[in-house]
Amino acid sequence: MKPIYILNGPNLNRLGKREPHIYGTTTLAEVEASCRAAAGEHSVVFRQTNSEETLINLVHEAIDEGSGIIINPAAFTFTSLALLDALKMFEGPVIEIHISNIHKREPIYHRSYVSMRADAVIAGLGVYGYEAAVLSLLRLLRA
Ligand code: CA2
Repeated sequence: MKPIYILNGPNLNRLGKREPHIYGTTTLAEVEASCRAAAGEHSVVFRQTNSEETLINLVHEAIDEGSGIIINPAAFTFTSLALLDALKMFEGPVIEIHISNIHKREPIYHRSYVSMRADAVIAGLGVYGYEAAVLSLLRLLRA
């Protein structure tokens, strides 16, 4: 089975080091470890980038090599039609994840372009949302 792609957008490399009251104290390396544990034998490609171009290129890589995508697009969620267009080219399941509940926040965080393509959206479960996303994606892949 092709790997699942877990893609993370801008600033998430700082996870666990800033705004712990919103995002918690777990680092992205620890999130990666919990995703790999949740995926078991299923292979995982886990990436973070601060660049919109690189994120789109990673979606293109997933189109060629991946079985499913979990994506926390961070600020590109609300701005990037190019990212939405790339995700629309992917034929497998896509889960959008946010650590915080974006709908509890200011109105600029309420309209997600990525949600127009995502098969499911997880928001507000903290970093546990990643594990939930992996288990849910594997279930969608088995269905
Ligand atoms: O809750 C999420 O996962 C977000 O996607 C995180 C994004 C934010 O722009 C979204 O609205 C919600 C990135 C937040 C800024 O980056 C930080 C990274 C680590 C720690 C604190 C902030």
